Amino acid sequence: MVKLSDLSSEQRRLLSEQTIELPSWAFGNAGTRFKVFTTEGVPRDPFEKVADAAQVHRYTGITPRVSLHIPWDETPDFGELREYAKEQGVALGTINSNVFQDDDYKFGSLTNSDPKVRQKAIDAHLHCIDVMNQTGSETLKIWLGDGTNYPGQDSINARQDRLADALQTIYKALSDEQRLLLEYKFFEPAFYSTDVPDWGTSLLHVLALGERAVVCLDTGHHAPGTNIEFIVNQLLRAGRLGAFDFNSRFYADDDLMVGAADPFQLFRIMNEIIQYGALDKDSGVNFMLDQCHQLEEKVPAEIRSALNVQEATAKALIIDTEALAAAQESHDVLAANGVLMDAFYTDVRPLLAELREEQGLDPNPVEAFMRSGYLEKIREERVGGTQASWGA
Ligand code: PSV
Ligand code: MN
Repeated sequence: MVKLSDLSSEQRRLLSEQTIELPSWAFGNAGTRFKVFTTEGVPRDPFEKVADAAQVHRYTGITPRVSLHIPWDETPDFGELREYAKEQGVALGTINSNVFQDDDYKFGSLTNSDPKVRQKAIDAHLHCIDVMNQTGSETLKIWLGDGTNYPGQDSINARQDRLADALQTIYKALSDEQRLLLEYKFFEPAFYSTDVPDWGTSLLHVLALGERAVVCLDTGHHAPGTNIEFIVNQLLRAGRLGAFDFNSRFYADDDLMVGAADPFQLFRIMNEIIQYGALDKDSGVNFMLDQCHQLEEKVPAEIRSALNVQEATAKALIIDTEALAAAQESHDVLAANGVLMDAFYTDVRPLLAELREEQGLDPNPVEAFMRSGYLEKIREERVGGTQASWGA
């Protein structure tokens, strides 16, 4: 068993300074195209989402920011929301643009052949930048549902040209302190070609934009079997890994709790991050969750997810790097792999419980939250109105 006192001061610092950003939409109802089940007490507006996110931070101590999705989190006065978040002990983080739900975007948004629709999608991003100026957010995250369903439906090349032009316009509207994060996804909603399907396409676009443009890696956005930690390394080497959207998947973009489907993959990703020195809070890599909770209670599910990332981080931090280097040097394949597996199989939960107690937190955040009465309170208070939902 590893104890807190076994960690070096550097390992301890990295662990205590780690933060994870929460998605506002994780607190709303979610489902599939078959059915969205409702849950009692679900937030009806961005203020209630922020209140729920603040609960996650209260019990984990590692989730101090909430990411907003526009227009899902549209509100008349973002200054007021910013103040409210501060009172709740959290800050507003990344602003996500949404140009995938209006009827106008049926044939694409930034890549649409109709200049009026393209302009509408650009304006939606300019509005997001305006929101960022009010919320104090530093990052604009763009994910596009753009693509085609049938070969010949549109010119792949023309769509790339339109995309590059539109991204330039958006990038230029950002201030020197703000950055653009371009997310990729291999398919869905488009089935034949997607305009930003992979890290290569995203990287080429951000390289063309400039230094403040970076790539967002959503762990659910790759074909099964993809070696995601290899991509992590490539993006780090290029200096363009801007953020993660963490979640886990069994099939496609399942958006399940990170670390639930494949904790070993999460450990391998965190290992690449740590080996590269990118866990440091100044590394420019933002660790975010992008999840939807269909069946499970949302606040404790976000707590569990944050803890899963923290556990994978702690396991990766305790890898015996000297033994690993020696085994690698001598081409001892079994020993090298053994060093990694030893760390992966180590139970770091007692160590993290110790860390929490030292920070004045309950050692078991999920249980402490469930005991707090918060769920009962919101179920009683949040009656009437329209519950927030993915797609609302
Ligand atoms: C798209 O599937 C995505 O991963 C993007 O990050 C969106 O903003 C988010 O999901 C919406 O749930
Ligand atoms: Mn995502």
